[in-house]
Amino acid sequence: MKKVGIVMGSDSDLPIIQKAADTLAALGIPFEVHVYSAHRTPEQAKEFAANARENGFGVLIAAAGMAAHLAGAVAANTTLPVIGIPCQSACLEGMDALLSTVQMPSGIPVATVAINGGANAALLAAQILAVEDAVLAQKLDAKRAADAATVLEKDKKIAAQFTQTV
Ligand code: RP5
Repeated sequence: MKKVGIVMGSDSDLPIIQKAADTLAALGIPFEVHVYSAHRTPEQAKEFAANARENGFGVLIAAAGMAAHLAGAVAANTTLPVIGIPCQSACLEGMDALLSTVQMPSGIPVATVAINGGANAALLAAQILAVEDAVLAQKLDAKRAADAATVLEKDKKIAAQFTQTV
């Protein structure tokens, strides 16, 4: 199976990346995690993206906060699909990173998930890999079914607690 490459702009983004890593691990998808910054280590970020396809990656995830250029910079150097995670920082609650990540000019796409959306980034990466992987697609179907069962269980409890007949 192709690997998922995860890049974060700083190790301070790790709590968000942890959710992505946990999700990929649960699905049995191989992945690597790196700290490369579009601003502080631009050459390393570029090299990772430019060599990703020949290094066995199928999808890349890039997480960054503040003036978040990492996902765009990664996408500029590969035609692999790139998923951007805008990370929340202290000042603007992640709106800065959201707009920086999602508003890519035409020609270089970044599929942007929600602010701090580590789990969804991993699930989207899995769904991309599952286009050509029936076993992975079945795992994703099973996860959806299990998640739905959890919600229905919560519904039962809440309905029992709050329903009133007059
Ligand atoms: C971004 O700046 C990083 O992705 C991080 O979200 C933010 C702050 O980085 P640190 O100052 O915590 O290293 O490049």
